[in-house]
Amino acid sequence: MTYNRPLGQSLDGNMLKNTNPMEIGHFINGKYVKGTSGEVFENRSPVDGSLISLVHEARQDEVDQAVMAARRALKGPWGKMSMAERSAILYKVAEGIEARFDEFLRAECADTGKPWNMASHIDIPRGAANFKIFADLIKNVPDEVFDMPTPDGAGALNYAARGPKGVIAVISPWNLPLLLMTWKVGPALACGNTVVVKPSEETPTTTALLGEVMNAAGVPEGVYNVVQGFGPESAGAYLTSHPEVDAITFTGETRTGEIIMQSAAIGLRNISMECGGKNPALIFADADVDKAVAGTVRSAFVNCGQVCLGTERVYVQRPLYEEFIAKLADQARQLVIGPPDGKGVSMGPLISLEHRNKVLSYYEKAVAQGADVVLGGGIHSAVEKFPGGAWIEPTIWTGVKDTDAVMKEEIFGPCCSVVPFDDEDEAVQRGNDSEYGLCAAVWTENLSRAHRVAAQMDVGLVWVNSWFLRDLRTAFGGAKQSGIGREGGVHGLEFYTEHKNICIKL
Ligand code: NAD
Ligand code: 6OD
Repeated sequence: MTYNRPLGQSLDGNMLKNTNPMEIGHFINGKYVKGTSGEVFENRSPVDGSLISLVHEARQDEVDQAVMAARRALKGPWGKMSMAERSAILYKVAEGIEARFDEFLRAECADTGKPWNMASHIDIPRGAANFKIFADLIKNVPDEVFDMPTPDGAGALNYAARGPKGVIAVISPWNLPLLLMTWKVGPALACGNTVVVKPSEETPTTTALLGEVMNAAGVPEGVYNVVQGFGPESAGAYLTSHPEVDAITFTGETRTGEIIMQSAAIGLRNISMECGGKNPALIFADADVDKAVAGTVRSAFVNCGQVCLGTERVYVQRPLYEEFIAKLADQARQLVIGPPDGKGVSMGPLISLEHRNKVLSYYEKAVAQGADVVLGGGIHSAVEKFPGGAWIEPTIWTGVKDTDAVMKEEIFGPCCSVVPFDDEDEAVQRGNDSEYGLCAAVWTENLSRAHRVAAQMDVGLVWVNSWFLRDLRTAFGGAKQSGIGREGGVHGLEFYTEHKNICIKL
């Protein structure tokens, strides 16, 4: 297998063709279709810029068709199924992903350039797990019942009845494409909704491939639909402003979230927003330094730093500061940078040349604002073997000020600034000094400190002596400009269901 080959299996009779380059269409009402405009855009490899696929761009027509197919499906067999039947079908979807693991793996690695090792341990298994967890959960959630007194003494019983919210628009990003898209599609379908997904223009393939898996699992037509395209004046904007969409769930940049909220305001549609981060790690002098270093190498550099939960600000208590920096730089130097199928590769390229230029502009700003470069700072030499690829060096800075751009703005690249602090209050205050509030990592062997500090962080998620350790039953989401609402476990039910109170006078 090589990272840049199209899907290895013939997919006759549809728009996910095994041609080179692949041709990827929309998935509407159970079928792959071309766009009526005939317009296609190029999906290029982050590794070497080679053409992976030609993708049909959705216009208003295809978005209308997808949304109306999703609306009809609400009243069709899907709407009439019992929870147990729906749950059994979602299990088959998960098994379908597992059965075609290699195809999903190749497609995801080709679109993103990420190492096979990462995608095969995280992205693809989570794609399947996201269906299983919600298929199980939906059958086991207790809901509220209130027995109330009435003046005549007979009483009344209140209970919650939950139904689907309707047609859900899912707008997803490119960094963990299958994982983050199914993280929303799983609960949406488990709750009986239908969906129209708009994957990132950078990563169309696994979302498209999932259409075949849905059909094979017996998901009725119109329940899962995909429109391909861009955001503004394209599929994303048409979908989020469509009046027949009942709710919008979005993962992506905060600024995009603001635009989508304006569309959602028309018709008072519900929203769920998982947005950007500028996450701190607080490393106390009583931490296990080797574990803290290994954890920070992971949180700063995995997926080439393109994880919303990634650590870009590292605060280290002064007695540990010099040792920590030396060890962090030493481990970061050992990252093996190369294409997805390269031997021992632990870091790939950034998603695109455009994104690489953005990250490089921060590398330049850091130096211009007086940072000391401990490691990296430029384009990685892999570019010599793979010209046209979005290669970049893992980078560590010291000597930055809290007001510098690299300490304030989300970079979304493989880089972090390491700064010293003196005491706990200072660490908490500086860790919270951000317009974002997605997550924090706290490294300490002192249990009381762990609880004390975790309680004071203005974020949606705190990891103590770990990072990105996920139990899918827990609430996931951010504070401040990192998002609105929580998904995961029972927490997404408020978003994905309409809660009806039924009061029976006895
Ligand atoms: P992005 O906001 O550029 O794009 C996300 C999606 O929104 C894409 O599908 C894009 O086409 C679409 N879009 C863009 N403009 C739109 C518009 N006007 N209307 C409708 N849709 C539109 O984000 P990205 O670059 O794909 O992803 C990186 C960002 O996502 C980072 O900021 C990262 O922190 C964030 N992110 C957050 C989480 C989380 O869980 N909080 C997870 C992953 C990524
Ligand atoms: O693990 C998850 O459920 C999740 N939403 C992860 C987000 C990662 C951001 O890049």
